[in-house]
Amino acid sequence: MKSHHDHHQTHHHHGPVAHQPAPGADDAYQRAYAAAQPDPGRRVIPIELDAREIDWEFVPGNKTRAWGYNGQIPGPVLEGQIGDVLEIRFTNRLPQPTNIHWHGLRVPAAMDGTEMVQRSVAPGETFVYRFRLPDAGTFWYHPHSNETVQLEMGLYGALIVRGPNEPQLDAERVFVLDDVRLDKQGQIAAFGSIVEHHDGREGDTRLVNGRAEPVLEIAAGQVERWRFINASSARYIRLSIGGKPFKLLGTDGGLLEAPVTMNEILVATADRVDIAVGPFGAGEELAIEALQYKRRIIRERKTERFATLRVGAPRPSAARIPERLRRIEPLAPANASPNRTVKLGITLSLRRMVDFVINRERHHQDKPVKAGELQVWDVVNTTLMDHPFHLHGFFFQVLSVNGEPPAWRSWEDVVNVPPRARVRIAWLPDDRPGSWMYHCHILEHHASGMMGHFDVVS
Ligand SMILES: [Cu+2]
Repeated sequence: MKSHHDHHQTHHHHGPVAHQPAPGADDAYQRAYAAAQPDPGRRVIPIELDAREIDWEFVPGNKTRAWGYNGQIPGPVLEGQIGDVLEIRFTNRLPQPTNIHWHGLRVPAAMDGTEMVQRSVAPGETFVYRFRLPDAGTFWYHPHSNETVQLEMGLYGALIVRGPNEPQLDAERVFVLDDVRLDKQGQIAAFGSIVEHHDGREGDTRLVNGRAEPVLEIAAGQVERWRFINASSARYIRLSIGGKPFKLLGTDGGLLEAPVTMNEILVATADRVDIAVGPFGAGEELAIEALQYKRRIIRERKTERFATLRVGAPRPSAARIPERLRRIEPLAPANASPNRTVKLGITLSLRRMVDFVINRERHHQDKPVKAGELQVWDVVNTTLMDHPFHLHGFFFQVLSVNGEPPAWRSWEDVVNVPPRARVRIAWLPDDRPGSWMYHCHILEHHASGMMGHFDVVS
């Protein structure tokens, strides 16, 4: 552990400097590092991670030059329990600077992995992220530097945290969904068309855990826990499991209060869902697909398949899904008055026809937030297309969408904001001072400027 720390220090001030650290970031980093201690009975989990160029077969038999964590797409599933500490020694072997954002995790600002809180990790450098896991749920990790390219090239992975009272199902699987745009040679297509700038980049090769449209198998009679992560740049996935009912157990910030039965669910870009599927009958074959969802872009998609599920011979089930999963205290009533409005918009641009903005400003500088003061924000979409709003480092509850309360209470870090909609959210900043941000998680919109910066102050 100590050697990792020293290693970080020896490298921190050397090598090509892409971004200077924000003032005080080094002190904040040292404090966050030292403060990351496991709970009694829990442990420090050391993880070696690198990012490098690889030849990856998204499509069997076709090698694509891509980027991966530890030589694979997605990167390894990182796992821990509440109260564990992850100590990730990350080495950048890419030809460009990068960093790692721990999407959804309530870490100190200095460990958030953005260019606001750290200088990006230069090629050849090593940087150590160290933080405690405070919440159970389905999270993920990805770069927060040149994201439109780095995520499309394959840099992303799942991070699963378990709590003491998890439902016991027959099996658990993690599915990281993505799409990649390949050219005629089977290589990742050139970036930066005007359509891509507007719609966000969508690809025609749909991936489940880095493979195009795989065939999956499940035994008849089994009820499994499936965690889905939408790691695509821009695609909205209206998820269907062969049209069969499934139970929603959890979302971004962990379990719901009670399972909800449904036939489909919208998984916006960067969103996660945790569902119980099955039991199915032997011999059935189901399409795991994204039903058509019009998010009001130039190139809409039809219903498209991500994978095929084949049901094999039966096996006895021991799955038990409790009627109550946990209690979620409401943060505020649905009609609470907002103390801030965040307007997602577009402005005309000489360069790109339109820019994507917050409160009419690219990379909006927003007012600070005081720790302990309840935040009720109206996130207003002034455009005619959907935007997935993501808040870093804190969970929120959705109070209402166009004045209507949601069907269930949950903790989220991503919420879809439909065209012309007003989504009211509530969140309580705990005392993790520093530089934070929110943004549209369509990566091209984020890059264009649809993001806001704010400080949490003690
Ligand atoms: Cu957007």
